[in-house]
Amino acid sequence: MFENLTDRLSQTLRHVTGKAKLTEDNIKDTLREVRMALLEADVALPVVKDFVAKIKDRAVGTEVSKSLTPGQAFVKIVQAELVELMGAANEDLALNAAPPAVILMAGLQGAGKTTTVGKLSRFLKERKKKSVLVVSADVYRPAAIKQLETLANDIGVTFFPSDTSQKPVDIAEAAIREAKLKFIDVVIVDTAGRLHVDTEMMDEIKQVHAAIKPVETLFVVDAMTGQDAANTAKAFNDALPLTGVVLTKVDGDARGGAALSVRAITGKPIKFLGMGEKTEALDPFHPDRVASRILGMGDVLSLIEQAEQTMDREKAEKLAKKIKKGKGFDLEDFRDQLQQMKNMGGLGGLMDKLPMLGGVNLSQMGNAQNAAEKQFKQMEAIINSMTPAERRDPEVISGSRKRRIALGSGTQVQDVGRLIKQHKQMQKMMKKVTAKGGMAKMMRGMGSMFPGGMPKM
Ligand SMILES: Nc1nc2c(ncn2[C@@H]2O[C@H](COP(=O)(O)OP(=O)(O)O)[C@@H](O)[C@H]2O)c(=O)[nH]1
Ligand SMILES: [Mg+2]
Repeated sequence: MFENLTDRLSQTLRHVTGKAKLTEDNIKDTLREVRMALLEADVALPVVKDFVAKIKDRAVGTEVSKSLTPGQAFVKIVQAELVELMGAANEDLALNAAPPAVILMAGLQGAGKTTTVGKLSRFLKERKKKSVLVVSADVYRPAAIKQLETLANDIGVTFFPSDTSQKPVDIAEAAIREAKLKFIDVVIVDTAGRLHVDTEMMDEIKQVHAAIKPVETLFVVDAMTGQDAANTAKAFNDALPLTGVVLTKVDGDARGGAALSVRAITGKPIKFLGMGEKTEALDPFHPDRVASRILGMGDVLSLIEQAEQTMDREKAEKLAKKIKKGKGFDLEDFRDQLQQMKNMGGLGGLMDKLPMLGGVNLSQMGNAQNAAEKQFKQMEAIINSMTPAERRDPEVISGSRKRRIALGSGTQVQDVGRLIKQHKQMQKMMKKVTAKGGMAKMMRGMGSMFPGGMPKM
């Protein structure tokens, strides 16, 4: 998702980098490229026009702060607009109503409503520890009711039977009554869709909505329909007070334009992404991460800001002094730095802000994070297993000492060797950096210790 957009935008924005000033002229060129990139990603035209106009408004006349290059300033503006467009953070389902909390699903036939009911049930059951009852008000297709029953049985949530002779409103109401009796937390009502928007379908779902007053009305839309997704979203948003969007089949869509269009047109948050046919393939949507990823460079600026704020200033100054005095940056200092990095909003917070490399799957993020966290722990354990003398002067660590340290920290000799090498690189860098001062630079340098960048993705 967003692969092309990411490529195009980061290429475009690279052109701005290094220019002495953001002139009206080079904004014009860059804006045209941004526009092309969005259109190629299949974002709806009105949304593109609006977006580009806003960037232009914001960019022209913006003072470029001293610490940024014009290119960086422009990136910041584009990113701020992206976040504005898509929302700042993930919006959770609002299920704090008196139980049962009712979720109504809306969308065209084939959008993935029934599949999403299964995925949501599983998400609510496993991650939120909720009891769930599902019901199908799709009275036109017996197969659709059966499909939901099978899903419910697989996942182990309650299925409320219905049949094609009943009215959708009656089915939904009966299901909610049953859920109340059984003290079930959440009821998910699946509905019928048509191939195209028509008034009959809209009237029916409006009636169901009025009768059951759901806390969540989720619009399910197929990401692969691109421009059409925008039109469908408009029709449903006009007919129903939607509370959120589920974008499905994102696994098959590299462009990602639908996400921007649907959000812009409905003004409603995308809450989940469907990433496959299986019931576990549902990801909570994080617009801030996606915005960073679209730009392909991550919010390195705010990482640096945060680093400067969170660093223990006293320690930092002491360290700087020590190094200036000509004393080396020893392994005790190295361990301090590792701990500081861990404190910076946890590794998760750090990783969010680092550039995500192309093709990184959102659900892989967790794994990479775990791996980096493990690596940190291991490095700390190794340093802890050294004697104070070894920490002060790693040169004395011979082969037999390495073996002892490896044993003590539950690692391999190679791990110990690698840590010593990383420390050496760090030491070299510290010497260069502290001459000019600045913890921010140091932090940036730390990232380069790790092969392929900090997040090791
Ligand atoms: N690849 C992929 N296929 C999906 C996803 N969500 C649904 N589908 C498939 O899309 C088709 C229609 O889904 P269904 O839930 O029956 O749509 P409904 O008519 O809106 O209820 C089925 O073949 C699903 O397996 C998704 O996130 N990724
Ligand atoms: Mg269905």
